Amino acid sequence: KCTLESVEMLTSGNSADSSLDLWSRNDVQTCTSWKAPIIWEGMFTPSHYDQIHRNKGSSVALTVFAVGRYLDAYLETFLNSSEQHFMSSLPVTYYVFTDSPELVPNIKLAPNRHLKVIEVERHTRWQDISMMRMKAISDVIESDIRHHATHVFCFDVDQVFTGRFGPEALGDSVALLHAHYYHLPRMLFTYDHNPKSKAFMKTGDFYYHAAIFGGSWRSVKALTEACYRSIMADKENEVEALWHDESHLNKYFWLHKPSRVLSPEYCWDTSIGYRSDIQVYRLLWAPKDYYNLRTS
Ligand code: 2GW
Ligand code: MN
Repeated sequence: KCTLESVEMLTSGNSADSSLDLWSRNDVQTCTSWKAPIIWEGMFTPSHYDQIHRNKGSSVALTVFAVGRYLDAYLETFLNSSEQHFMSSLPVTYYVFTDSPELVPNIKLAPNRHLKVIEVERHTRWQDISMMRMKAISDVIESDIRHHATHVFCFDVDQVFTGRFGPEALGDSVALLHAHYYHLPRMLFTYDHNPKSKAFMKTGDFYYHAAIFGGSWRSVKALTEACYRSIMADKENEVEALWHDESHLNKYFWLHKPSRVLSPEYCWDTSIGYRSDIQVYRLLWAPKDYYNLRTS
C-alpha cells in the first residue's frame, strides 16, 4: 500500500508532496513500488503546487529540438501552446535547439519567460538527431541552465499543450508513462532485448516515454550524460538500441528510479480513443506526416 513518504520527501524533505492525495483515485496506480507518486488528475490541488514552488523559488528550463523540417512543422504551435499551459506560475526559459536559428518564430512571451536559441548540426540519420539530444542537453545544463534554473524539462517538439502542465510535475527525477503501454503487461514493453546493447534489459518497472523527462538540473545532467555514454558505447560496438534514446532512457530509469512519475494525462495520443482513466488532456501528440517528415 502506498504511503505519502515518497522517495522525494525522504531525500529532499519536499513539502510539495504533503498536498498529494494518493487515495483520491482508485481506478489507477498512484504510487510506484519504491513509493514515488504517479501524478493523476484529482490527486492534487493545483494552486498548492503553484504556491509551494513560488515560495521555494523554483524556475524551469524547457529544452526542445526543432531540426530540419520539424521546425516549420511543429515549433510555433508547441511554443504558443506552452505559453498558455506550461508552468504558468513560474519563470521559464526555453532552450530551442535548431540547425536554422534564423527560422525560429518570434513568439510573444509572458513576463518572466525567455527564449534562447542554440545552433546544432543536422545529423543525416534521424535516429542520430534524436539520440544526440542527450549530449546537447547535458552540455547546455553545464554551461548555462545550472546557473539559471532549478529544474529542467526535456520535450519532443511534435506535441501540443492543451491543459495545465504545472509545478505538480516538478520533482528531483521525473519520468512519463507511455500512453500506449501504461495498461499493458510488462512482457509487451518494447525494451531493448539485444544483450549487445547497453540499453539491454529483460524486465522493468514501466515503459517510459522519452517525449518528456525532467528533474533537478543535477539529475537531468546525470541522466543525459549516462544515456549519451551508453549511446556512444553502442556506436563503438556497432549496435543501436531498438528505440534509440528511449531504450537508453528506460534502462537508466530502471537503474535509477524516478522520484516522480507522470500519468499519460501528461502526454496523450487521442488516436488511442476514449479511456475513462484519462480525465484531462494536458499535452497531446501532434499528428505526424511521416512521409513528408522522414524522407528527403
Ligand atoms: C525524427 C524522426 C524522423 C525524422 C525526423 C526526426 C526529427 C526529430 C527531425 O527531423 N528533427 C527533429 O528536431 N527531431 C527531434 O527529435 C524533435 O524534437 C522530435 O520531437 C524528436 C524525436 O523525434 P520524433 O518526435 O519524430 O520521434 P517519436 O515521436 O517517434 O519519438 C519517440 O522515439 C524517439 C526515438 O526513436 C525519441 O525517443 C522520442 O523522444 C520519443 O518520443
Ligand atoms: Mn515525438
